[in-house]
Amino acid sequence: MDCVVKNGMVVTPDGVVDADVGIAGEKIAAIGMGLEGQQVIDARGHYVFPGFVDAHVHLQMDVGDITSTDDFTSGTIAAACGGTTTVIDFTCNFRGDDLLEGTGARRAEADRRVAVDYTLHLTLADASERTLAQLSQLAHEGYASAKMYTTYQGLNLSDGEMLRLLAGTRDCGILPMVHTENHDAIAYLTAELLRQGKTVPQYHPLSRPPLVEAEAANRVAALAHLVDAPVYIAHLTCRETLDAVRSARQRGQRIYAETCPQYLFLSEDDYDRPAFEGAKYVLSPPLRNKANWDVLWEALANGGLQVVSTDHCPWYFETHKVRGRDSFAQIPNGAPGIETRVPLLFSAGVDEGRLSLQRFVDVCAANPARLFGLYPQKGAIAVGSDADLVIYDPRREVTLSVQSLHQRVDYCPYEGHAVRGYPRTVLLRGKAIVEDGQFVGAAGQGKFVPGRPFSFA
Ligand code: DUC
Ligand code: ZN
Ligand code: ZN
Repeated sequence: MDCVVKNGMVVTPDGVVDADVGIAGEKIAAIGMGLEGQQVIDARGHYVFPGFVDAHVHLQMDVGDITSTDDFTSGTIAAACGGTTTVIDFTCNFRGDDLLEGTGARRAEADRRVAVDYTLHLTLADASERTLAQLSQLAHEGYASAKMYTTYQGLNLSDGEMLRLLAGTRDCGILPMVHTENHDAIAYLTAELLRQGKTVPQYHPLSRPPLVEAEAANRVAALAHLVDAPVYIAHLTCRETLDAVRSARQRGQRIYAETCPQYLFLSEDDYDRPAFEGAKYVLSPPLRNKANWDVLWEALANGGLQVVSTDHCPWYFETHKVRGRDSFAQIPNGAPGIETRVPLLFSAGVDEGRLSLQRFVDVCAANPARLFGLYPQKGAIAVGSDADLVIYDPRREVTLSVQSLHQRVDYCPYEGHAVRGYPRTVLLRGKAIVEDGQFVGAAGQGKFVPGRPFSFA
């Protein structure tokens, strides 16, 4: 073996075993006792997890004349420090753009800059003959999923377009991931609020209440059913949308959904923070009331939800968020989270008993890898898998703070939140990229990982 991770509590797909993990080159070569290698990493008293997979991030994403503040290097360094070794970002084409060109352009931005492995969800912003015709080529090149939107100018699709794209992706084994919020309802409610002079961040959630999300999710699920397509609901926030997903599942649909830490730890009360600080929490769909926290945790534990990703999309409070001082509708949407997802989920999930170890690994690593065609190369500790490993100290106590995190942004939405358990050492394809919580890797060491077509198994 080139390297052996010794004496850890190894979380494999078959259960937790006290074992060594042997690495040859970039792959896991053995799991067992008494392995020997040229390099030894002591993991006694630590969990050994597969590298975590964040299926939803927006690095250096242009919105109007500004760009989300973490670029492919800074964002993936932050990901690594938080235990994430694979991220899935998005192509950034809009309606009318050439999807192949848009995909190539996004690859050129990420390749040689990423510090962890990555892939991209295709963005399907129209249902033109050209877009539909390009899908099978892109599927063969390893694009296993596509994002579609029911809102946002330049991205939102009509129901007819959605149907054509759901059928087109179905035929290529591409899993559609849908941002579900009713565009016209948001436009109407926002205009009404602003007309009444209701401009402060507290009104953001009122412009996009739970039914705005649940109606679109219900509609998208119905459209997917009509063409027998699988579908993945992005950033599910509330009971109403979970009900729509459950109904679809009850009629036999292959429907999957993710939530994000912000919907498990933050709430609409955060919009009440003084001095315009509520703007830090303006993201879409918005934060909900706290009654949804238990609903979402329960669904994560019992399989109603499959994935926790971040929707990491940071903006500077001091220069970007303040653009919405006169209108909540002008606040750039999004918040940072790429570095804090795993510690938050381990601490409140595993340490506090809401999730089993296996379920934690499922929602943070194995399931996103499975759904987006990366499993078992990613998301599993198994012989033949990439040697992406997180040696995790379950007792380390950390108070989350902008001071100590690596995300390139001037605030942490979880400032002061104490977690128990933190990544100590992170390996990417057999190489240590984080040691004692410090990044020791290099920008550019991450690779594009082609995904296999979505299988209905
Ligand atoms: N909402 C999105 O839909 N995308 C990026 C960030 C956000 O808050
Ligand atoms: Zn979205
Ligand atoms: Zn997003």
